[in-house]
Amino acid sequence: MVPDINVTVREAVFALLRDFGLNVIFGNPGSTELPMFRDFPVDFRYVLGLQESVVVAMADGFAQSRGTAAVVNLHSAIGVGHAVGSLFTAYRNQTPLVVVAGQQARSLLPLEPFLYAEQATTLPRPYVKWSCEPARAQDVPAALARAVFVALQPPSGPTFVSVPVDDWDRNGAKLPPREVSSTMAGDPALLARAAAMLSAARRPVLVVGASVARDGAWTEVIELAERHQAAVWVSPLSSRNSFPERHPLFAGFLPAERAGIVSRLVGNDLIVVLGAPVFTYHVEGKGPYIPPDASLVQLTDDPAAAARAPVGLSIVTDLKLGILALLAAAAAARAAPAVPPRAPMLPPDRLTDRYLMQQLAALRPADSIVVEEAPSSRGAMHDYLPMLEPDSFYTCASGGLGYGLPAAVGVALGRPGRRVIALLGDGSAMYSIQGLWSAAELSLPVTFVIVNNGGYRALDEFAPHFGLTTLPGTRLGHLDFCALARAQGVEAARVSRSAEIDAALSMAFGARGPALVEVCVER
Ligand SMILES: Cc1ncc(C[n+]2csc(CCOP(=O)(O)OP(=O)(O)O)c2C)c(N)n1
Repeated sequence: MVPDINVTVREAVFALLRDFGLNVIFGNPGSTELPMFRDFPVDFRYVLGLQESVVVAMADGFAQSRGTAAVVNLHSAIGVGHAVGSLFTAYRNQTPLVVVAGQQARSLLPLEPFLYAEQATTLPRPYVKWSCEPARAQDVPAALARAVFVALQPPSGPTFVSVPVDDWDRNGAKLPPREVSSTMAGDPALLARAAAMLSAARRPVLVVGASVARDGAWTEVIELAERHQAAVWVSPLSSRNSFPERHPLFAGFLPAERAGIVSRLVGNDLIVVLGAPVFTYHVEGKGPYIPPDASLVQLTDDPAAAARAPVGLSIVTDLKLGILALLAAAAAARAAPAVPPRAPMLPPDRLTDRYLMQQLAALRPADSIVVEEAPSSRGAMHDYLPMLEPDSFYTCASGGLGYGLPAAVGVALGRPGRRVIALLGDGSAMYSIQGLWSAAELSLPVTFVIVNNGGYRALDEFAPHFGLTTLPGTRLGHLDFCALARAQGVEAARVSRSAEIDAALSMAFGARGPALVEVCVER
């Protein structure tokens, strides 16, 4: 094919993004990016975020909810700097993001001009999988195509291309559309060995992680669990939901701590970890990694997670293909006894996060999606707000706060017609509060629920682990979330009594656009 050289770099880039189906650009622009927007194509959409950590987290939620990559546009140096926290989260979430950052004009670079990004390609590392500032303007389209393919390759994650401002109007060449498949099928012999171990196990157990959701293996995991009558645990701090949380075989959520994991898995002779690290820890631990009499098999799409696992047989594979291989060798499924419904909690005198979660479970639209960042309320959520449908739960895999609020906006944009519930701590919400503006601007059906406990309660609860009885700087007084919401165009209500919750949630769920409910819970 003869390359079409009568196009600019900009035209070639938009043509290839169009070929990839990537016509939504999340960004916050500056002077070093402006020529990218000359004759901005009518079939493209620019989604503005009012700070770069918001921009990247919105793109992350959008990409994850659609199961595709997303494009991000950042201002040179400072914009990238603001974005690095969210890039860290996208990297840990394994979200394919293609970041296009501005750079000063090539002729100015030796003079270190205003806004110049020194060592532009190392600034976002190590939280991008690949970064590049092409040597010539005409290499920009090919660099972007490579950035898309690398971002999508498992383990997927962010990539980065720095583009000097004068490149956009230079001659480029349209690239021919290409397809690259990077799906990894595990070694058939090893998968057959794993399947034989499962069939021979007396009491196998499954531990499911985010890659099960990412690879779309929800029904296959249910089938595998039922065929082996295996209990199913969620891997520590999993960022996605991978198994129905009221299924008779659902066992619960593993803690991010060694002895706690072992105590929950004791009595099982085979542990099959699906799409998760072995394991994600938050605190130091001692003793064995798994119960002494147990064996472990891990299926993962992340070669690094396979290499660093301290025990067991690790097989690198796409999760759906790997689980299908395990299923091929398994006996027919048996029905498991139904779980009796939990007795409802009566409204407490002083409003608790547990009661809030129960009422959310009762009142939420059945197909709504939860994005959670409410650290000390996560246990209450696990107990009272079960995720029952695939792809209905997102949180950050990194532990970095500021993700949940803008990610919920991105999820709502990625899944039109679905109600999104952003379940946020008061502290967490403040890292990226200006994401509310984007929700209002885009009229998205997001219900922001702020669990206002007046402080950083998770840190207060964590303090005794290090022998601390008091902590400075964990109280958050005088925050008015309703005022913060209204100032950005989001309607809002505050509740502080159990009797008020249902009406406030119903108002928010019924709103056409975004609404915020500030729930003042006992401190
Ligand atoms: C960016 C970032 N800064 C600091 C922390 C440490 N941190 C972990 S939990 C927490 C408190 C969060 O407060 P809030 O959202 O109100 O939830 P709560 O703990 O009260 O449930 C903090 C500050 C973090 N995880 N990420």
